Amino acid sequence: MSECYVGHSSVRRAGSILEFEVFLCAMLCRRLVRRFPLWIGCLTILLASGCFGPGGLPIALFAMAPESGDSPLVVTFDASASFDPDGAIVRYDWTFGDGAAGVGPSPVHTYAVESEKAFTVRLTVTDHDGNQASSEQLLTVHPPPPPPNATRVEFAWPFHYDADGDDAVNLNDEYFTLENTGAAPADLSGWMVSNERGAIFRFPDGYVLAVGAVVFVHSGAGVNTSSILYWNADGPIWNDHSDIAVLYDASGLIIDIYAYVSC
Ligand SMILES: [Ca+2]
Ligand SMILES: [Ca+2]
Ligand SMILES: [Ca+2]
Repeated sequence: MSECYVGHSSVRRAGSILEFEVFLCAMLCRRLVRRFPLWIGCLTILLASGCFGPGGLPIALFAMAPESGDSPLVVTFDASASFDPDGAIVRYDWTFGDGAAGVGPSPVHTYAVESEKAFTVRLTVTDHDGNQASSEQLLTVHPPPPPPNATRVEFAWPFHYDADGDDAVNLNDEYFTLENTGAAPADLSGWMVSNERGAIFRFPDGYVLAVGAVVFVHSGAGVNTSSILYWNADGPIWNDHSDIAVLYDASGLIIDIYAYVSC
């Protein structure tokens, strides 16, 4: 009872800024308590801080749920813990940190982001005398998760760019692999793979790569199966020292890139 405490809030009395006023009251309190009986000190503190007068400052406190999550994130705010020691809070004002604002003790706000982002949420409460106090909290929003049926195909290991022996006479020991790491079968009709020199392999029409499946694409000739395809090239496709493989979908959009430099 020898100290006054006000959290990490800033306080503002109507018409004048009173930052740190309550902290000064606390220091005065400690000095008075040393000199006078306890009850005189406490009464002096309460009168000095305005707790019994029109200038009693409100306290801004709030909770938010959840405090983080994937976009779009719907967050419920709750300022019911805020209070005014000598009266009542009559207004709640919010800035959500993304340019939006709100009012009331329990607003709901939706955050939408493309990449992870932190927002500073600020609550300002106003009491019946016009005094204000504020507090802030950080909220983190993650990018949206991929849809459950998303298609994802990417280069996989091994990428056997150096065939055993002379690549020119062992074309089918030179190959790349693709894996369907998504959650849905991938129709690769019209998809393409190119090397750095611009040679292009086109996937056969109707070729579908199952979820979790891997396809090997050999540089030479052969009979295609569900997991082995042939480029039918006249010579080596993949440079043994370095190359860049690019995977395109049927619209020409780049889906994946695999670049390597041989040690
Ligand atoms: Ca008040
Ligand atoms: Ca090669
Ligand atoms: Ca070789």
